[in-house]
Amino acid sequence: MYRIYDTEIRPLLGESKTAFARVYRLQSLNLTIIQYWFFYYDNPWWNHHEGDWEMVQVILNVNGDPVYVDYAQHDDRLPFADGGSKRVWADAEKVGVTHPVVYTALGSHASYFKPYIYRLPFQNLGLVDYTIPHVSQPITPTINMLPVRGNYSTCNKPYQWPCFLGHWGAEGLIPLIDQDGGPSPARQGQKWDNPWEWHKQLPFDEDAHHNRLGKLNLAVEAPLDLSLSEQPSAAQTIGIASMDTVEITSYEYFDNPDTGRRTIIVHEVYPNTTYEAQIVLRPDAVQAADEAILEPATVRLYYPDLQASTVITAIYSISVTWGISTTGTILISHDSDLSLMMDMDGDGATDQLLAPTVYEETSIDFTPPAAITDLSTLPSGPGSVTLTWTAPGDDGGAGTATAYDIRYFTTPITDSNWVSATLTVNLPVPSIAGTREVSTLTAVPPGVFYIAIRTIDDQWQWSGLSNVVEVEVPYGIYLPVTLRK
Ligand SMILES: [Ca+2]
Ligand SMILES: [Ca+2]
Ligand SMILES: [Ca+2]
Ligand SMILES: [Ca+2]
Repeated sequence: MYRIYDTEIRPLLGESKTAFARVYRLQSLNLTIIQYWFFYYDNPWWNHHEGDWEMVQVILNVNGDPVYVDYAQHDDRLPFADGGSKRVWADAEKVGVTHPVVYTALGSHASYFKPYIYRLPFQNLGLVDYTIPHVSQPITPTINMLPVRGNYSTCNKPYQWPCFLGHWGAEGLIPLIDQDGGPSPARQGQKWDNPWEWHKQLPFDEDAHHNRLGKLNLAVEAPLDLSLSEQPSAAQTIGIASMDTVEITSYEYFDNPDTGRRTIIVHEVYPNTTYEAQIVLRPDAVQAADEAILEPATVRLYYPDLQASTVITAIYSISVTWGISTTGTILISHDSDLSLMMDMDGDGATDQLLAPTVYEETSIDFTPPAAITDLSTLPSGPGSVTLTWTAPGDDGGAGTATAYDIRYFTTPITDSNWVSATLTVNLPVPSIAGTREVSTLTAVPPGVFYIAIRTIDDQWQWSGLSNVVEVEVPYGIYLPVTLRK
């Protein structure tokens, strides 16, 4: 019923999406925490259940300025429900200056800071969350403030619905697959009872999610600063230098005041690219450190070597006296040995070569399945469409892929409208590459549709879009369509 209300009736009434805001004051630290609770009528993830409450919170300091933003997620630690990640406010993507952007995972509705495929514990069961780049206007929900009456931790009258003891949806029917409708906001433990403690135990987002798969992650914990440029042009620099001419796409630079760590993340690494990392004494540390660092400094690098299908973890422990003109340089590429070239006196000539103290290579499959090029239809009856195509593989046209994603839409499907197309269910399991696949979509409403497929491998990499076929589904027996979003 809620789905009908949300998708059909609410727009007729001119109502927008609503989030419920709860203000929690932590008098002892002069902090104000604003929680935004989002209700989704369905959670069609591996733990399918109705009634899904999700949350993000913003933490304001004594002056009312936002300092942190925390997003609830599952994460690598148990229990799932208390997971999430946090960013300092400055590091969160925003619309304008006051609206942090939430990328909502398909199915689970976990909230993320970046569009990405997030692999979760027990990943061999296929547990991933994926969030997609903006393809349309983001939704800015209308805020419905919960009246401030204490902190609701005791669920006193008269405003009791956040404390409802029952489930926000039906009881699950299939053990382990279907679950009971989600619990009320005030029944979600620490998130509600002690938002500051929940915040404190969350990992920073740059550590939680961005040191694996195809991302380059370079971090330093010392009064040292980092920059990264694409070679051969040294003008393209992230970090301490001007960012005006950066050509490295999709990067972030974190200067975390809590941990004293600086991190550069390149979200999209391309093969055959050479990066040059430069490590220099942090300008504001020059006086504090008396122009020298005597303590060991740690530099950490995760580098996806796409040519070798490996991810390299390199950790450098540096014990040198670091003068104001000292630089350390790492050339990061498939051909590099990743040694740290120390120029102690700034004359441009390397004086010491430091090998990583920890060096590990892990094999990773970076090859997505090939795009299907021969999708076609076979004669179909009312309410159904029979499709046939040649199975691609896990790696291009070799091996066996993991899953198909078949969608239909009322206009020709393209890369940019793919996410808006209707997902289908009861998808066939891919056969070995080269096999003729035949699959019938049932419960397709009558009308003209465009259908396309993308194939997914065991690293949850998507193939390109298949060719797009047009079908006309005749009127006849009308079966209800199953939507999965
Ligand atoms: Ca959920
Ligand atoms: Ca030198
Ligand atoms: Ca693959
Ligand atoms: Ca594979």
